[in-house]
Amino acid sequence: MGSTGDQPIVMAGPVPFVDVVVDNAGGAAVANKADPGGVLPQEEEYESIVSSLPSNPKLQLLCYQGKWLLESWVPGIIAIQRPGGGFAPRRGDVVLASLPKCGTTWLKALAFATMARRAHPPPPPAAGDDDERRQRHHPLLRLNPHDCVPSMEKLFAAGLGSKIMDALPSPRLMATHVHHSLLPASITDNPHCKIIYICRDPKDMIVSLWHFVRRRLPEIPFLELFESACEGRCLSSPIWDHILGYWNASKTRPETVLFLRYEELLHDPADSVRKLARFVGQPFSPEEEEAGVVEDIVRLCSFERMKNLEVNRAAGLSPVLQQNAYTNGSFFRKGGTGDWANHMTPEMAERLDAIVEEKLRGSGLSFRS
Ligand code: PAP
Repeated sequence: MGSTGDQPIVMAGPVPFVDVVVDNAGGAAVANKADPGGVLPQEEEYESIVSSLPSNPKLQLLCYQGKWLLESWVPGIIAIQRPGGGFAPRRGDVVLASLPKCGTTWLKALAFATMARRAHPPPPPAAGDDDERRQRHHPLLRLNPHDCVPSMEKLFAAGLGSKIMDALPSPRLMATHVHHSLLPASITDNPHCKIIYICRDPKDMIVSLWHFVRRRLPEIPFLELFESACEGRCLSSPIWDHILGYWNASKTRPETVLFLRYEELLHDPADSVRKLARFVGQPFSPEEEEAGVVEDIVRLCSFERMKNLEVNRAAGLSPVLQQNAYTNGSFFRKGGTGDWANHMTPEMAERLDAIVEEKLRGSGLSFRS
């Protein structure tokens, strides 16, 4: 168990957070709303904060501090932002940050497998069914990656907040979809807290998001989501603000912010895993390289492997994801690049590219190939 501040900590994490959340008796999440273990805004206070905010009821979004966010996250974000209230940072914390649909699930799996590899060695290639059964002990073979690495705003909004975060052994691994400017300084200005950001071609992100949103809103036209993205008003928009916030932070504080791209991961996942391991201070040893541990991690977290696992094929929901309408399987669709061409005309693609290019001008970052 770790401790806060500069006191020494026993490095035993990360562990799947649902193993901490789920009680032994019935598998139910231990959320005590009366004592949430985080400072959630009181109902009246919350009402007064959100009642004046612009909203998009169809997409269930609120424009909080200039960013369009899922309304169900907002109480959690307010709790995390509270100085001394919501989130207590700890030396060694690693935060995975992303826009939705940019590789969060994959990054959660890769970071967890890499950082937990001593407690949970990634299984070598399966030799047969027996091996497959024996290998089930690895958390990523029995749990969806979202049940290994908590999404901070969801956890805090669910009232599980700091109670669960405090119970996790260090180094803790957590994730957020929140813009860099909305995170508390206790994370962004903390030399002991690292952030790993993943971005993706916004065109593919919008397509992926549309397929995801359609699970709840089957009738929503692609054009509607596309237009809201171009206007900077869809989920986690403006998306260029989101990307630029982390990009700029990675330039000014490269030792605490690592900037990755989904397309790079697809191109050379082993290289990205090595980069990630070095960044979190756990580089692969020559013995691990020799033993093929990097390749084992890449294989374990590959799209095909994850998508076809029983836990991700089942229609069921994890105890924590239950709050929303999505199943474990909804996080695995196609897993590639360029699907935008099946949904956008060349003119639409050029329009979005031009908007993003203009917003990123001068930053040194580009999505033009
Ligand atoms: P989230 O932000 O809601 O958690 P996120 O995981 O970022 O979602 O995005 C899902 C996308 O990542 C899907 O892309 P697609 O719709 O274009 O197919 C999903 O298929 C892809 N994805 C999930 N896991 C992997 C993986 N292991 N390798 C590659 N892509 C993946």
